[in-house]
Amino acid sequence: MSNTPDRAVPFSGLTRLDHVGIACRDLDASIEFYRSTYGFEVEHEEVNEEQGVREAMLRINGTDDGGATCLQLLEPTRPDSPVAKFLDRNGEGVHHIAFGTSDVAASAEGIGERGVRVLDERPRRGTAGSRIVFLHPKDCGGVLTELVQGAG
Ligand code: CMX
Ligand code: CO
Repeated sequence: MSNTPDRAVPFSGLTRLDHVGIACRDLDASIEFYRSTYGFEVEHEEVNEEQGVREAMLRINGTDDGGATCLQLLEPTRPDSPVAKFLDRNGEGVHHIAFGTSDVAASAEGIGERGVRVLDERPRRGTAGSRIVFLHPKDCGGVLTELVQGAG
């Protein structure tokens, strides 16, 4: 969108870090930690049943492309959800990173052509009406990676 010539958009269309997802067992306690330790405030809270999470987005800063960088705190809503499985295996901690794009389907296609498994055939609904896809952590150096296109 507002990329200047010396800051060209990379071939994947990814332009920024949108959020870091953190798995926690108690969302309210986790929110309180980030509020009282760093002063980060909750910008948005919701339950996303498709993803099996109760979540909060804490905004760290804004960016010049209209996006923001956030922490996404994730508490599982059911025992068979990805975040519940992660907590069972690893305990609380960093669960995924998410890169921002203005066209999530095009970014996923371009990245998929490079041999990375795209876990969602079509973008799913993410936080606050955003559109998201996940890339397999085994193809991304052990990092579960999300691509996100904001609503609007
Ligand atoms: N980060 C890094 N590696 C991970 C991982 C994660 N978050 N989750 C699983 N893995 C690894 C496991 O360690 C395991 O590795 P080994 O085979 O070496 O033991 C392997 O992936 C398979 O793990 P699993 O527990 O058997 O889990 P599944 O294969 O059933 O599922 C995954 C893994 C990534 C496909 C699944 O978690 C997924 O589809 N995630 C995307 C959806 C999601 O995470 N939603 C919640 C967030 C929603 C949001 O951000 O809005
Ligand atoms: Co996320």
